[in-house]
Amino acid sequence: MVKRLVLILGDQLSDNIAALKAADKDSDVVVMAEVMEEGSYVPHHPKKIALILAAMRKFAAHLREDGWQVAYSELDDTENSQSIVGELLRRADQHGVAKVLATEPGEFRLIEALNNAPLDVELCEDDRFVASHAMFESWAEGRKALRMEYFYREMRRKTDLLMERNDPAGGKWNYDHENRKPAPNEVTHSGPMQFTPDETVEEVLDLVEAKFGNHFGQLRPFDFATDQAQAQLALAHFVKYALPKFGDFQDAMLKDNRFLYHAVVSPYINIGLLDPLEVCRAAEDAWRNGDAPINAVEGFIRQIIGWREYVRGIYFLEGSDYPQRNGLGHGRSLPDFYWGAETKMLCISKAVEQTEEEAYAHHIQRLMVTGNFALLSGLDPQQVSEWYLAVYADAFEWVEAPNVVGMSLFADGGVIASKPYVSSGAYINRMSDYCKSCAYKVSQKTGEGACPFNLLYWHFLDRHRDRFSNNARMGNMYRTWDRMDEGRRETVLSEADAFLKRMEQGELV
Ligand code: FAD
Ligand code: DLZ
Ligand code: SF4
Repeated sequence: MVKRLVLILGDQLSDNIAALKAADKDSDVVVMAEVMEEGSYVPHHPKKIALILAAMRKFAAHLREDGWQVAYSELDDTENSQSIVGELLRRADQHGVAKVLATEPGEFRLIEALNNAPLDVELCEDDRFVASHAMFESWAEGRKALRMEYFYREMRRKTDLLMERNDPAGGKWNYDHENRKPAPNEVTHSGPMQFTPDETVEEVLDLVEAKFGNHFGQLRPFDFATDQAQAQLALAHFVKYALPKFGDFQDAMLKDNRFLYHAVVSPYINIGLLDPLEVCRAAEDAWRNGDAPINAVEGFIRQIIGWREYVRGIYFLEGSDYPQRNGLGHGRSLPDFYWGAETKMLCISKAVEQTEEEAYAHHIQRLMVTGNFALLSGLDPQQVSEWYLAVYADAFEWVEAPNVVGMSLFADGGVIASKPYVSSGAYINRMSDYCKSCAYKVSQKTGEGACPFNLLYWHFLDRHRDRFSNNARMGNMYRTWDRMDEGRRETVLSEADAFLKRMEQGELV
């Protein structure tokens, strides 16, 4: 007799997922469901949907081999109700049970749906993270500012990663200042490991093409890993060939190289194919064996047990209104060039082009190109956030919203960032080779052909003077602005306004 249903979502594909650990193979039924509601609450990139559905199918097969009874709904099953709660209700009816074991989903939307379902749902905390909710809350309690760096040190101590007794390996907690080299002339790494689609993946690709072919993003060629064994190979490939230079060129961007020395493992970690701590230990071993330098390994590990854990902590600490915040009152509509329309700004067109083709852009492209532009030009944070949630294969709200609404757009009023991540074209020029081939001139501050980032940077500072001029870390910027003669300031502001107007009218900018 079946006792309970055990829900496994598309980003919970781990053998050690909490609901499975609490379940009983002999009497519980695992429920997995491909549903239109999850595929379309934002217009997800077709590659992201294919990754999730293919990985779900393979995980279900793996569970069955392991002796679990799995009730699996394929997207085009005629009986499929096309929502997670709908499928739980259908399975509950079929098996005559009302009890459901589930692992807490990574989005408030789905947590609410499960809590409101007419079923007896027990939510287990997702313990694939180093910091539990309670631990993050107690770290945050009483602090004036929740800065990642201090949280990260706690995580190092808790995991014992890169520790020598009570001290950080190499004597420093953070080697970031060594990790800001500009774009290299030559990249020795050929990019992430690619996997030829097998029969299961091919079937999913046809299905996704038929159902979601109208979404932004190129489905084929599809070369993501779709099971744990493949994801392990992708990780080993990164550690061997890219990790040694990951640190040096972490912030660099090249117009003809989409991945540089980045890992491209976030989609695998976030859906459960890779365990974040195992990923960190693989990197630490490379350092201990003398195969990768400390600046690379510390920088990489910090992204995972530092930033990744920290943003998740913030999402759950701040609560369900967090993704809706708009602290700077920005409301301009997302321009069509975020969805692939033409733009003369090469940095944007390159970042969007690779997003469309790969469902991937690296951190600095997301933060200092598309994010920076969105913040400078005052785009509506919720439209921007929806874009990020849709277009990246690694995007789930618990990690996307703090990075976009908080880190990138400062729409959370400074919970995450102590000052807005804004820059003129000079930063992009220093870290990339985009500007050399751009229709705009990065060295030009005003007039025909001036880089829009140069104009919008001052426009942003000027329109938010009340908010930021007393920020100690922004004083220099305001002093520079104030030193410009009035006529020049007026020209900058009116040219920025004219640019924004042309953009709003859909002209080619
Ligand atoms: P690498 O550069 O090789 O870094 C290694 C790993 O560190 C990543 O795989 C990831 O697991 C982790 N990591 C690094 N930075 C962060 C971060 N800020 N937050 C969380 N984890 C981090 N990451 C997501 O996983 N999903 C998102 O939806 C997402 N949206 C972002 C939106 C914006 C505006 C910005 C600025 C960053 C966003 N990030 C997001 C963080 C980061 O850009 C990606 O994790 C990273 O680009 C993934 O590629 P990678 O595996 O090659 O990372
Ligand atoms: C993102 C996604 C997609 C596209 N499709 C499914 C699906 O069909 N079935 C499923 O269980 N999960 C899917 N997911 C992942 C969920 O949206 C994710 O579990 C929630 O957003 C919570 O993080
Ligand atoms: Fe981007 Fe300006 Fe450089 Fe063009 S000149 S690539 S718009 S930063």
